[in-house]
Amino acid sequence: MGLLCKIFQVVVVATVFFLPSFGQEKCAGVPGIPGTPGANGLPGRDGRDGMKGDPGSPGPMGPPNGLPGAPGRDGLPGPKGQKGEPGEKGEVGLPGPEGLPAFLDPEIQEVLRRMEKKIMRLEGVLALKGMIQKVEEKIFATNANEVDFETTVQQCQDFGGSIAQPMNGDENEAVLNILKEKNRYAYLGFRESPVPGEFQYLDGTPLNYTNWRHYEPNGKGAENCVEMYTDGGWNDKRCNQYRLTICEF
Ligand code: MAN
Ligand code: CA
Repeated sequence: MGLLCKIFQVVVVATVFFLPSFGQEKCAGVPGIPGTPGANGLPGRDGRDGMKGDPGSPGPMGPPNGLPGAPGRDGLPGPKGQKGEPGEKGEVGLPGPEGLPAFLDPEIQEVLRRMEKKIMRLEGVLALKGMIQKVEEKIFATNANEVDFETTVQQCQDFGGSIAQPMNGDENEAVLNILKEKNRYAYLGFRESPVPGEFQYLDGTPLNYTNWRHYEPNGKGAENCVEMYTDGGWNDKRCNQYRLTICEF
């Protein structure tokens, strides 16, 4: 039995015997003295990593005598420059492989045959519609314009042909067909030569076919151009009249 408890017994006995008036009361007991605090426990485990902090403020500028930094990266490409001067002409290349002459080459011959057929069909359509007059290898046509002689010559040239110049009866009739259809006169591709009353082709060669009307040419140097009437006959005429443009191709 502990000392404290013995003291407690003595106190209880004395109270029962010497304080009988208090003998009937209960003993509440004296509160115990708190024990000494236990020893500290072991340190806890490390916690998890915290969130990444904000970037710190830039550090102070280095001393002025610091080394220069590495060169920066190349910039974006600049705008396109102007076209340079053309270079010198290169040397002539080597000749290509030897081919057949065109007239022996079956492929070329086939292409030519097809082209010829196509052109013939087109000519047929144009003739059928009365748009051209074809005589052998010559085609006569009009754009229905009525202009003076020099303009007729120029217009026909501009279209890749020349002013109508009938060289024989068939060609004269072909030109006549156009005149009759339009009911107009037309200049022909002739000019008076330096000899009045003598006419020639535009290249200066003398006419080898003519179809003058009776009493024509009668201008004697005053009528330097030639027109065709709607009967196919020719008349020498001044060059400034408005006549139907007829070209040959
Ligand atoms: C006009 C002109 C002449 C032409 C005669 C024919 O005078 O057209 O060129 O010879 O008519 O009568
Ligand atoms: Ca005349």
